[in-house]
Amino acid sequence: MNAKQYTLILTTLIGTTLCATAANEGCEKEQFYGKNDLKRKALKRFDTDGDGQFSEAERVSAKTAKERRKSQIDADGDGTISNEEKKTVRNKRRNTIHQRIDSDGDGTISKTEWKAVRRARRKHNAL
Ligand SMILES: [Ca+2]
Ligand SMILES: [Ca+2]
Repeated sequence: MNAKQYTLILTTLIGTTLCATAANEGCEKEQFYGKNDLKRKALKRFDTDGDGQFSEAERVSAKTAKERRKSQIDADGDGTISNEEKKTVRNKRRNTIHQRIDSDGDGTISKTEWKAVRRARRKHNAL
């Protein structure tokens, strides 16, 4: 398996694994792709009064969180997110997922660990 295939598989598993983990904590079944999904996720996080829309205060809160996240990614502080900074974030996220899947922490993902991911994915899809 080359690095590109590996990254593709991990990326595909991101949503499933994270939500499968969260499913045990009451997470609803979610899809993790698409612009509408991003809006729905933002609403879920920032719609504090639960009316399904952004109030001005909720909009400010969301914008503040977005700016804070952007400043965390902008390592050199130049106000823009370079491809290198995006790559750093992707690699960090990929490493986090790898560590979650690598349950015995030996640095590799065994067949047993892949099977656990597939089981969690099936369980999640059955919700
Ligand atoms: Ca930058
Ligand atoms: Ca392992």
